[in-house]
Amino acid sequence: MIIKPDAVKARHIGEIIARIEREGFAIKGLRYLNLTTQQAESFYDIHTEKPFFRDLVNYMTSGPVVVGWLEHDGAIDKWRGVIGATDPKKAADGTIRALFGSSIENNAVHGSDSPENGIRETKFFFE
Ligand code: 3AN
Repeated sequence: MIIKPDAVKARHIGEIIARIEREGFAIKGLRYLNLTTQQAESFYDIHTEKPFFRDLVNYMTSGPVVVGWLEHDGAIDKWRGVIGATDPKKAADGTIRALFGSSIENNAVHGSDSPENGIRETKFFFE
């Protein structure tokens, strides 16, 4: 998972980490860092051709983020349920994006979308 720059700026790190623990995830790794342009481009390389790619990279490098390696049975589906839909306006009540996201781009948190991507993204940030 990633706590994105908008949520870090709005001082929601603590609330999001508390939610992660309340939901029963084990935190296997946690880092506070600034993504470089190259890291953001590589992390989101599946979106290279999308019209929003450049804005996404600019946004993800606009301030510090918190990246976390989370463990749970069925972690991908569990986390996607906790964060809600990509667009905070469509995210279910009580989900992290509904609570803390302000737009489809500034949507507070990231979640891996498959076990394969979960492994790839975890290796991206953790040894
Ligand atoms: P998710 O993060 O829910 O898996 P993806 O992987 O489809 O969503 O999109 C990655 C990120 O790209 C989103 N978290 C969001 O910040 C941004 N994004 C997705 N769709 C759009 C869009 N139509 N316009 C602007 N940004 C978008």
